[in-house]
Amino acid sequence: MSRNDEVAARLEEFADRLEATGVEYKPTAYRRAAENVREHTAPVEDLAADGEAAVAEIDRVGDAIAAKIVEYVETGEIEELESLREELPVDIGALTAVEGVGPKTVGSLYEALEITTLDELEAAAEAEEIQTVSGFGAKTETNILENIPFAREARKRTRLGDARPVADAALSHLDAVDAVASVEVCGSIRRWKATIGDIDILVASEAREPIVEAFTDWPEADATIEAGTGKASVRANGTRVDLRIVDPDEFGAALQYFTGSRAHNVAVRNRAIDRGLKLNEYGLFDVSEVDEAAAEPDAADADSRRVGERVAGATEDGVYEALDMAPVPPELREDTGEVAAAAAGDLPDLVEMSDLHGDLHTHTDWSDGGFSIAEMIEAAAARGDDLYAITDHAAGPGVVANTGLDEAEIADQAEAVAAAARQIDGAVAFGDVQDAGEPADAADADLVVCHGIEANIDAEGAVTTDDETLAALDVVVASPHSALGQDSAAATERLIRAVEHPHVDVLGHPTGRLINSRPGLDPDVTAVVEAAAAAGTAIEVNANPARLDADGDAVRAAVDAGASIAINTDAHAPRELGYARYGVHTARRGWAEVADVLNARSVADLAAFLRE
Ligand code: DGT
Ligand code: CA
Ligand code: CA
Ligand code: ZN
Repeated sequence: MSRNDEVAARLEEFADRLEATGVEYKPTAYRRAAENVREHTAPVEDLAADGEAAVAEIDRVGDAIAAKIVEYVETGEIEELESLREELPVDIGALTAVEGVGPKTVGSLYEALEITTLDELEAAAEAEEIQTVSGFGAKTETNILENIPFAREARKRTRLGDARPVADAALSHLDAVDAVASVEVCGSIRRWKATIGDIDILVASEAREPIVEAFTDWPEADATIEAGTGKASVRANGTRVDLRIVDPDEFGAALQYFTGSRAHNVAVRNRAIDRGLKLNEYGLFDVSEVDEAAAEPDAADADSRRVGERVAGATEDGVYEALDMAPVPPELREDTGEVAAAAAGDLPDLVEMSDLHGDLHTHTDWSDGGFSIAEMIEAAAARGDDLYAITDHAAGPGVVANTGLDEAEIADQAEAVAAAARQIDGAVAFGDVQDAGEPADAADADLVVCHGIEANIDAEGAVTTDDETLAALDVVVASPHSALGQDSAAATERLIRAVEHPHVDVLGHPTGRLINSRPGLDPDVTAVVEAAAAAGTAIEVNANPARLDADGDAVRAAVDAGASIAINTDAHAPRELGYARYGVHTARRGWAEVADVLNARSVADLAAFLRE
């Protein structure tokens, strides 16, 4: 969160609390100020350093609010907000998240029933106490009760793997609507963030009503949250889906704006300003001929924001090109150097789904998978994989008793995998072509089947399967499954020791995190990836959407260190081979190119890596 966002959130809370205590007009002023602080291109802490007058230069920020902003930047608090919090000690963010509950309602319910939290609100509604408060009826009470579970849910972020299929379904539903000229996802889902606040969809069309109607009639929509002229929101599978409709000639500018991130947009807008241009969701405008007063934006009035001569906006690429930049892939739009890289023509040539040759980490019913060796290999062949590894769990710390393989079972499985590969048309066992010598022999087959193991890294970093057994395998993935709460220093040492193990090819799901439920290890990522680069061990991007581990930031560190990335599904069923796309987009968030990704290089290269 930028400092501007932080300050804006405080001002919004200020507005809500004023409104809750019955103050009029002032809340609106605070909300307007908040909006402009959020939009402002200069960091608010820089302005604050120059004093209140500099802060008051922000649109709609008067002297009184400017003083509070400076106070916040300097002390981390706003005294008046603290006393409002004491006066009304309620969790206003949680309560107003309930549809139909605004700040005024929060104020009334506190005064009458001392409700301060979502749980208390729920208990009071269940006890039918709310309908006894003046101004509230039984119907309001029922509505509140019904909306609480969603408010609770919505305060959590949805995992990418849960949201993306919903977004895809919405896209294809809208794509089939006659009046729709183009439709795209935007927001965090287009950037393939690991978690999603809400799903944003943008439609280009001359029409409005038929599209809103088609959207609210979408069979997967469980409820309509709101439906206006140019926009609508529904709830689907527990996630909010926001639709915006714009004219086709403004689609590119809107797509750029609503894809975000906010930080990226600020950086791009600053570049526009440097060139005497103005960028907003309606287009890129040359304002050099427009006088200052007329150019003053009013956030609420779209026409006043279409000012000057429009130089781009129909296509997103056109917007970037008019700013002398290469179009920036959505995954990179986090203001982490992509704007400078795009301006210098230095953007990475990101790895794509079609570059992937196959998977180095999958499971069968020999451990905790649900399908046989043959079924998994056939599924890989059907997907068009060139190389596929079966790596069931070895017995060890953190692996459910009786699901992991001991050394004898691993040797048996090697035979079983080779036998299954020989049975499948176009497939060969890696061991069968390896003895023939040249990596090219492996490249000639349709599908090369490898046999490996997912070994366990114990708390100290030892790999808990015999060296002799590991040495005989085609591929060794080693992963942490136990002691995931250990401190950062211990985790760093542990993972470095594991990547330096001579038989380990891939460090599997390096942190062991489970998104929204388990934070996992917190190692010094740079130290681990540097050790991996030196040892020639690849860092896995585990594509299971509950994991996405390594994450984009760790991939970026690995790429910078010169370590290889392996994008693996960790599939326990054929269907889960489809997780690969989440891994590819996560690797893209880490700026990974084909050369960085072990299983995107040629099959001959991959075979050579495994032989070493
Ligand atoms: P999320 O939904 O929390 O995962 O994150 P986003 O990035 O999808 O954010 P969201 O849904 O609030 O808005 C979608 C995009 O629209 C956001 O990435 C940038 C743009 N946007 C929305 N509101 C504002 C705003 O007030 N200022 C700026 N600069 N951009 C905004
Ligand atoms: Ca969003
Ligand atoms: Ca949104
Ligand atoms: Zn694992």
